[in-house]
Amino acid sequence: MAVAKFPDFAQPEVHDYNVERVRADFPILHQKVHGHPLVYLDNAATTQKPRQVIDAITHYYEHDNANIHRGVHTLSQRATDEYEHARRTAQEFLGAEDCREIIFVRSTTEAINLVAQTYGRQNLKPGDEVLITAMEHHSDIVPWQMICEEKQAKLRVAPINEAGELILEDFERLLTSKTKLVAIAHLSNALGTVNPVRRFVEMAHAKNIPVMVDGAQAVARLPVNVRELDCDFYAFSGHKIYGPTGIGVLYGKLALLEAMPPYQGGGDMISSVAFERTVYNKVPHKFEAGTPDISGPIGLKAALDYVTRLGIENIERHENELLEYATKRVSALPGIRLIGTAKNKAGVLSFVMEGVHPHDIGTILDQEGIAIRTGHHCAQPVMERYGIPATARASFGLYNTREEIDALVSGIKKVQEVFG
Ligand code: C6P
Repeated sequence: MAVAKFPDFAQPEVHDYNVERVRADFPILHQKVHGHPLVYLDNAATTQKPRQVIDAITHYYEHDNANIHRGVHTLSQRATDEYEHARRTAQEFLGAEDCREIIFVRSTTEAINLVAQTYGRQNLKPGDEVLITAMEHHSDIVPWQMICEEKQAKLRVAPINEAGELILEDFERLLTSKTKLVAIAHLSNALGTVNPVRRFVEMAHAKNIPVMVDGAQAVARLPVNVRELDCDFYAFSGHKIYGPTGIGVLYGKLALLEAMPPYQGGGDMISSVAFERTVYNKVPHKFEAGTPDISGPIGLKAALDYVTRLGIENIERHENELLEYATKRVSALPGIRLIGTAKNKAGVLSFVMEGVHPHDIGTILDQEGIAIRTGHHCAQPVMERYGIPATARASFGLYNTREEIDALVSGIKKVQEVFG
């Protein structure tokens, strides 16, 4: 059998964090929008892709494309090897003990739905409770609402304070003998709050309650080690960590995954099928029915390698400096109110401006070449908590610069001029 070669797409060698060198890896950044250099500050929605990721996907389609786990021919072997290699990369990236604990899914959203529809359906009974928090994204609310409704269980919500931090005493009080699962965001997309997940896990585990962590915003910004966190499930999306859309990862502790029923039925998730009885495949294949996204994990692997080479601690430091600088400059402007002022924040600066709808801020900034997100950020309960319909949100990535924050501040001043 031919041994697959995994080409090294010239991953950056990083000693000092050099943002200009990093930016050179991202072709999309080098363009003008409405006559201005693009300032991309919408990284919480999705990140841009480095050349290394684009090349890995192109290489796969130009050389190795075939279906996986099915063929004896060379291309199928190569594609299978690359797909499974990506699983090991994701395992190492998350610090998981076993690569069978890594399930490839479409996204964070699909990972949460998978757990709700398998673990949730298997374990929830009428009167049981699922505990989430008031800062969750809709993806970490609606799947739990759906399964709670089906199983006549109750969704409980741990409140947050004015700064956007969870109130520990309330969280602990809501952990009862009825609670069957806790689901919390590691990093809030609307507020930027970083939750002390390890502490929440300890509190929940003291009552034998498993914890699912929504890591959509955290993986690209903070070092994550699922064994240190001791969480039971962890979910993230490739597109938020400089990888492709359409691919995500669900981490689950092996014993839990093995005890859970499959999510979807189809090819590859079985070991034998007869009309009388089907025997399911082992974990992780039990949860990967049908032909999966193959180029997705390959692109994701390149992205995780990229982030690892740069060093997640370096990225964290770089983004924290940007957030600190942006917070200082934006909050000094008149008529601005920051939404989310937690002590421990990362990556996200949400704000409102007196008398101006966030959509108008976003539209005027776009005319200056600056991309931010405006709206409820799929976190309507957060908006309700603060009594606002929407915010303007700048979110940072590993390629952003202080000069881009200066451009944002000039743009906001322009908005204020337009609205008098
Ligand atoms: N937040 C944002 O602009 P998907 O769409 O499945 O890749 O990720 C869903 C999701 C789940 N949890 C959190 C904390 C998130 O931030 C997101 C995605 C984007 O904030 C798009 S709404």
